[in-house]
Amino acid sequence: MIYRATVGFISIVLSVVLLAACGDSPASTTVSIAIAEGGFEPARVEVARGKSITVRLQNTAAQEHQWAIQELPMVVQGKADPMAAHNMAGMDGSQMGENPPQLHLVAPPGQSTELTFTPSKAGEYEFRCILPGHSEKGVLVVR
Ligand SMILES: [Cu+2]
Repeated sequence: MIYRATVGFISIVLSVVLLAACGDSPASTTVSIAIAEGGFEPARVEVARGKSITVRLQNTAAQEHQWAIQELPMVVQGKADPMAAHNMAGMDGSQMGENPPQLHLVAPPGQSTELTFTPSKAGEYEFRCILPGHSEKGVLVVR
């Protein structure tokens, strides 16, 4: 049985169509990215197009950091959850602004958080911490 749901809620992800099949979910490759005062480590991450990837953000700093990609062609894995590409536990919704990023992780101090998606188009996509006054950045390379 196939559920087909169009992501509403945030207009920028309107084009993402979720095709979530009942039963086993495909295996996902986890990529860990640490963030501290020195920035993202590694700052360059390479993944394969069409393969499920879980980005795990490990915040070893004493303050909150975030990881966001403004726009990335992708398929979101799992259930028909319109927020599946976002993990903003504890986040104040007012931080979203008018043009929210398509991929977004928020990691409180000393904590890890993750999200899973499948990039669908090769390219280089900048990721960065979008907290005001923060400038950490890196690049996600999809091959
Ligand atoms: Cu930051």
